[in-house]
Amino acid sequence: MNPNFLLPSFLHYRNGPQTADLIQTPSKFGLGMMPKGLDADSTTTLVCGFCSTGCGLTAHLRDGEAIHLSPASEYPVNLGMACPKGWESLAPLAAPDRMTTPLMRDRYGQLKPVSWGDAVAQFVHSFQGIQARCGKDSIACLSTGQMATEEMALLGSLFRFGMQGIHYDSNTRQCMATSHVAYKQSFGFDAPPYAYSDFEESDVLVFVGSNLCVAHPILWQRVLMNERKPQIIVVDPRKTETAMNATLHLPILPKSDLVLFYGLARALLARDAVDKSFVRDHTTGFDEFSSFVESFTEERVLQHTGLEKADFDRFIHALASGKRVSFWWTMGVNQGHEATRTAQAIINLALLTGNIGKPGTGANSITGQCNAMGSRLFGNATSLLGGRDFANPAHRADVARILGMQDDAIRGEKGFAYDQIIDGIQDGTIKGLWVVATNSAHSWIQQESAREALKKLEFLVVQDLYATTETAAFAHLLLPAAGWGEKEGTFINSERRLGLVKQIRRAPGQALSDFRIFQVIADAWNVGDWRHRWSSPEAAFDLLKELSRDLPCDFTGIQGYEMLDACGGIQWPWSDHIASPETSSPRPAVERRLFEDSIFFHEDGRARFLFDNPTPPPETPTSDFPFILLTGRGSSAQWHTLTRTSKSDMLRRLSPDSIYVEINPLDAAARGIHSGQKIQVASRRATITASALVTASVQQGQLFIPMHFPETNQLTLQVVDPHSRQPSYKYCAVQIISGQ
Ligand SMILES: Nc1nc2c(c(=O)[nH]1)N[C@H]1C(S)=C(S)[C@@H](COP(=O)(O)OP(=O)(O)OC[C@H]3O[C@@H](n4cnc5c(=O)[nH]c(N)nc54)[C@H](O)[C@@H]3O)O[C@H]1N2
Ligand SMILES: Nc1nc2c(c(=O)[nH]1)N[C@H]1C(S)=C(S)[C@@H](COP(=O)(O)OP(=O)(O)OC[C@H]3O[C@@H](n4cnc5c(=O)[nH]c(N)nc54)[C@H](O)[C@@H]3O)O[C@H]1N2
Ligand code: SF4
Ligand SMILES: [Mo]
Repeated sequence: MNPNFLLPSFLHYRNGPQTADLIQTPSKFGLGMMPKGLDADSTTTLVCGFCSTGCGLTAHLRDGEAIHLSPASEYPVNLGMACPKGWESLAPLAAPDRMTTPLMRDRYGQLKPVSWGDAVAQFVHSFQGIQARCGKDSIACLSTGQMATEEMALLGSLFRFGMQGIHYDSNTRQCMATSHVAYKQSFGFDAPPYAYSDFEESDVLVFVGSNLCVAHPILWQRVLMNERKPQIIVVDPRKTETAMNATLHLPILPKSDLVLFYGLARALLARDAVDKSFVRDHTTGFDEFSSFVESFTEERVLQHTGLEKADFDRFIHALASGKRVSFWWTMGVNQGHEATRTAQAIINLALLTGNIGKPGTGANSITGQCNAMGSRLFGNATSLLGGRDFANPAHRADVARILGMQDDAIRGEKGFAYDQIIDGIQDGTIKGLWVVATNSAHSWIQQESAREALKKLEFLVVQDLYATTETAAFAHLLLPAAGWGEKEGTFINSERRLGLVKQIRRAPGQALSDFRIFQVIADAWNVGDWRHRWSSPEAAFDLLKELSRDLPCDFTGIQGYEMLDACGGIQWPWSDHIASPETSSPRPAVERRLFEDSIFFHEDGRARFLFDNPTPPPETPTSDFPFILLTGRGSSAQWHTLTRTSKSDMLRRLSPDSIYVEINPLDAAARGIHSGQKIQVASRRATITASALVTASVQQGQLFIPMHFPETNQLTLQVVDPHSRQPSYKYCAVQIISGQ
């Protein structure tokens, strides 16, 4: 650790509110207030803060604070249902290890409480010092898909326009970058086209690399509400809970999806199962695509994917004969070395068969975190606010005008993606890092190099609810954040629905909402007058509306938070043209899908067929490392790095106690391994110990370890998709060293 970061105690920042203001009159800063317009003993509805399903939860208040949650029966997403995480959302807020003051590491490596004034002064002093010595681009920021959109947009604006950094990425890189790029290239905008009602209105549902039963249980409930007796086809190397409930499970070899989908396209062409007029009128690249897929013969598909011919035939038949076919994908697609083209291979199938823009159809990416969709649109990381391009001077001018900044405040260069930030720290280009609402020292791929990088930093700031996360252990400065339910703002769910999050609890101690922390830092940094337009989350929402104007995501018709509350959330687009009182529908229909007019967002209005030759993963099994390691979600009660879900007794009881590795019975028998036995699993990076779970849900030659334990990413290898730079978490070569 660099002792120079310690702040001379006389240094205080100039323009921000003084510490005393922040602490003694907390209501001025958004804390300690009663939820707006609510009685002390009443109920109110807000959107859940875990997954992207975006369920409505009813908070039951006593003396102005929530004491209990239940699923909101009127909310159009979940219709009165919630998974265990939703029910238990208050527990993480009440955890004993909540951070209640800023903490600074002293010269002996101990974290010591400091005032907000000192913390913010330290923040400014250290980052500005690094920039003065090493250049503007020697600092970086990693953020999240788990804050309100208003907060993300303010952070992105503060870091990129105020602090003048360009190396800013969000943890949606780990999760949704592939879908973002795939849609942008194929449709002209990052536009998941569906509404959840499509689960209910489909005849054939195809799930690719998605374990909906575990990761999105309430969406699975929506599938169960389908009364059309649908075929449910699951493409997943594992026989997951979702695959067990499917009418057809295709246990493909990991990362053979691209060959499978090109082979399917070829087979559909051969059967003339193509929607010719749709393809002719609304797409480009079809002829090239048709010739490209010629070489993906049935023989090649079966050999490459390991599928049975009968299963492949059933799949072809289902797609060729299905009237309403919908395709759904999640991390089994997004996290791969050729992920973007795989997502686009799915999109191509929907285009080819005309399964888009109609009930029960679509090429549909299911999102992960509660506000990954907000981050994709307004994170200001890869895309400029609203899904614009940083490189486009007209786009920059637009944003500068709306935000009241000088044109040149927005730099056009592309910054580093997450993996490049880690590499940049390793090679000394980046010396200061601000981590907001993500736990890099656990969730980032190939942990050893991520942790080495964190250790090398001159100055690491971590802004979180807890000082006990794996990443906090490396921090020089920790900023205590209010969590979901302790602040207000909006999230955007998987079906593009903006939903409201409300303050139903007081944050503990001196914890401040992320929005407030960014405001205070913006003042201390002296970013300029534009900051005053971000005076509250609702004022920020008005800016977001303006930023969305005339874009595909236009939601200028949403008057404000009250309207969102009254409507049970509103999907974008909802522009003030459609919503004007003169039209017959001033309030939006509850569920809407995109592309009903078959017009896409490219300038020519057409969707693109995009494709590439498949390539092998960089690290394939060898005789030394004969197994493929798959990773992913383990149970509905566990959330990511467990910082939140491990705080609930109930969720802990529903979760496995410690790390386990799923192994096929034949592989286990060959090594004399039985369930419960501790075994060592090694990759070329590390060796870990886990309990064996012998189960036929994994194929021979494959192992599965859930992502929720810090050991898992010690094994993985940092490989990224070239288009999206999303890491390939679900493939590396490992061996079993010994049974104990
Ligand atoms: N309980 C719970 N729910 C969650 C989360 C959580 O942590 N806990 N996280 C949320 C987030 S952020 C996300 S992104 C989503 C993730 O939701 P999902 O993507 O559904 O979950 P995963 O388990 O990561 O991966 C899905 C499946 O991909 C399969 N897979 C692996 N490799 C391949 C392959 O090469 N091809 C194919 N076709 N499939 C493959 C895996 O076997 C796995 O079953 O879940 C969200 N919901
Ligand atoms: N091996 C493997 N690794 C994976 C994956 C996988 O499938 N396999 N999946 C990847 C995916 S899809 C994802 S999304 C990532 C998730 O990775 P992370 O984002 O690192 O996981 P979380 O545990 O959700 O971390 C969020 C952190 O933010 C804090 N936090 C929560 N709410 C707030 C808030 O309002 N404000 C602030 N300031 N802090 C807050 C939490 O306490 C927690 O420390 O993991 C990725 N890693
Ligand atoms: S399904 Fe997702 S949004 Fe719904 S209650 Fe569970 S975690 Fe919350
Ligand atoms: Mo995710």
